[in-house]
Amino acid sequence: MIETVSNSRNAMELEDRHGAHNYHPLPVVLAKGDGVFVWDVEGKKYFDFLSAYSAVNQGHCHPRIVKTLQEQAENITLTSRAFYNSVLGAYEKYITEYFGFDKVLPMNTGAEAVETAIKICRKWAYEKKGIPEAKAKIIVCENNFHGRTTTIISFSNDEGARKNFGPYTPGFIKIPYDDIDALEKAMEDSEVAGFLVEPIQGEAGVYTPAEDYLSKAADLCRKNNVLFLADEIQTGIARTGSLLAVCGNCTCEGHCERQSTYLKPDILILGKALSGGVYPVSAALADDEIMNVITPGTHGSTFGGNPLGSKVAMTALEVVRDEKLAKNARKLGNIFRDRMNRLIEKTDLVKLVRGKGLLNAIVVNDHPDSETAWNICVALSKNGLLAKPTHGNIIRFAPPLVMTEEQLHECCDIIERTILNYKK
Ligand code: IF1
Repeated sequence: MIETVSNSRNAMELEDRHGAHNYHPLPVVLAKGDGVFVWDVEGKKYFDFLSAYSAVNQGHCHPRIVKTLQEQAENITLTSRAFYNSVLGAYEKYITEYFGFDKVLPMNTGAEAVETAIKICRKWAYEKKGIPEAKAKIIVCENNFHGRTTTIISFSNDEGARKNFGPYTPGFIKIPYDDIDALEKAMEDSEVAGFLVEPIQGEAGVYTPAEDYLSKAADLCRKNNVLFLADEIQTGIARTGSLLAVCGNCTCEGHCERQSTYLKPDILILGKALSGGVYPVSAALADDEIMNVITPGTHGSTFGGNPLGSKVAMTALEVVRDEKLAKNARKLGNIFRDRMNRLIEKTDLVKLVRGKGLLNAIVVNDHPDSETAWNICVALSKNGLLAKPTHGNIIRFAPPLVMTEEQLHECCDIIERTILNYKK
């Protein structure tokens, strides 16, 4: 029997009783989304300041993306790759020109795209770089977050994400984030095939590295014939104020190499807002000399490259460009951090704000094991704004990129009022 949820409590009880307990959500049950707003079952309206972890950069239920979904869904949704389909080739042309690569390998979730990039990197290492079979190593950073598959958590240092999921996949070297000397030292190992990195560490607490970290890392990769794998699943698609975080300070709305600051990765990994949060779509992009190690039967996925997700992704990317979301994220991000820095001067509850574009976080002045950040988020929800702590005492703030300046100030007013009135 299909249950209809009558109220929030009912919905939470159903999830608690029938669903695995792999999350600890805030006590809010969302039933509707439109742009920067979401509504709970009782009809309470909130500003969404998490954007489904940066998957709805284009705003909830963007009309153009939903229209594409509806139209394609009435034609054909899935063919498998046993056959060609009438959308995939056009999507592959579109996305490779949009980001400036020869080829794309279409997948569904972010973790799948990361796993795909790892497989491509390893295969390239054996067949092109000449590393002995099964000896390839990939350098990763401490406090990384790249997904939750067994291989990916094998190189995580988040005990909660990896404990009791062994045995772990070998072949990864962990170094401190934002430490060029450590990267240079790790690359002395001739069996290193790749460097997998988030341009900004999201889950770790929105850690933005030194201005020249990524460019120096890319130089080291080139010098040592090591592939630069950029995980832009959370930082990409205009979130940090440029199309990709590796675009540096470019505010173009699409791919360009005009900017000297553009660091072209060897493998670009995308997900989340690639579909505007309407359908799972992810991708690994690379040029031919790397991607052509993939031959029929060496990789695949039932839903990867399906016509529905492919059509949705093209519209989602059109929206990013047409609505100049990178420029808006850059502008509003500067206003947000300025407002938060002015708030910090009025309270000792918040230590600092950091981020880029509209991927930001505040650090709460309490122990990471304290409930303070969580309780502040509960108070924010009561005041009509949704956000959630990442680790311990850090609250991530990431609204949809379609927000207006006026709405942003309204949200900053809510955050300020909540923080200044917060009683531990
Ligand atoms: C959860 C975090 C964010 C990602 C990066 C790959 C993936 C993610 C940089 C995997 C996914 C999501 C996963 C979700 C919460 C959220 C998250 F808190 F887990 F770390 F955003 F910061 N690379 N991040 O951020 O993509 O397979 O999920 O599509 O697992 O709790 P996915």
